[in-house]
Amino acid sequence: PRNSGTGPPATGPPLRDCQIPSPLLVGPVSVHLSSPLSLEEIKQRNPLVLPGGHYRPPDCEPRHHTAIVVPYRNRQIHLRALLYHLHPFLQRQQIHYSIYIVQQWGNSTFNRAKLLNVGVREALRDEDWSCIFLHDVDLLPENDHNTYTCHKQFPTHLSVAMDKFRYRLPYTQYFGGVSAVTPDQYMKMNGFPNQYWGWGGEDDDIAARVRLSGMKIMRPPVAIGHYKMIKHKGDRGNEQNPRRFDLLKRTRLNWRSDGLNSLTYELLSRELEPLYTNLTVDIGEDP
Ligand code: UDH
Ligand code: NGS
Repeated sequence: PRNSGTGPPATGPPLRDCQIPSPLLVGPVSVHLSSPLSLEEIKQRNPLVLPGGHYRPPDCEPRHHTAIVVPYRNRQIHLRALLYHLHPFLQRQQIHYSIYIVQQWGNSTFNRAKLLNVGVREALRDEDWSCIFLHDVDLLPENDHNTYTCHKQFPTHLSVAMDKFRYRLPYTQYFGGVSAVTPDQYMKMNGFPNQYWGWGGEDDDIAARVRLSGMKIMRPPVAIGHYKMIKHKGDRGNEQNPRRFDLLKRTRLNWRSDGLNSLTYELLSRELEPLYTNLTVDIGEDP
């Protein structure tokens, strides 16, 4: 890795550790969705964000190093809303972070979990991230006490109270939306499944892997795990996966052989955009 992610930046005197909790937190924030700004305007508002969507607090040594991985295709408006909202949110938390947009190339059926696998692997080529966030593009956190950091032992599910589910979990095992793992936790569960093409079930498979690999799911309190979902219709190319129930019956048999250790893809480009790292990837198609 270019930079170990820990220790002070290469130049200048050592900085004092960032305070916990960050003195910049404001708690609940109201999220407005009317006409998101242009990428240029968002960039102007976040002058300390470096190319690739990279940020490090300027005046204290961060205790957390988090990669945000977003599975993506054809959601420009949502992406702008996310960047507009997430950059200031993460800066108030005083963490060292980068945002990775993992864009599925072509028109084959969408595969969220496989894109997440690609994002984790590519992010870890850059830095020794201590925490990796798996973040849908259409979810905006509404309280900055919901910190984008990892639990040492177990994976975390953050989006426990989404507006569309009337601010509570839709069901106990729900693991969709926004979640987080350390690289160790990710390896322990053999990453995520590669075989879920189309909508549904992949998040339930990931939750099952957590359990099958001997871990459990951590969650923030419902009062702070609030998210607003940008309303949208189902996407073309991400129709409901009719095989998802059969696949879920086999997670117990498949998780050790399908995942991080069977991941194949072709990285077509890696661009350092002003507000994010853009990974375009050919992940193949549903066989
Ligand atoms: N995503 C894209 N592009 C797509 C499909 C999905 O970027 O074409 C990403 C995006 O990050 C999104 C995530 O995958 O937030 C999850 O997909 P989703 O938003 O379709 O899933 P969700 O369950 O919404 O949040 C479902 C709304 C309509 C589904 C109808 C089926 N019952
Ligand atoms: C479950 C899906 C999950 C999905 C959740 C919420 O039924 O993938 O609903 O969906 N599991 C299966 O289909 C097996 S939502 O209300 O957001 O459309 O995340």
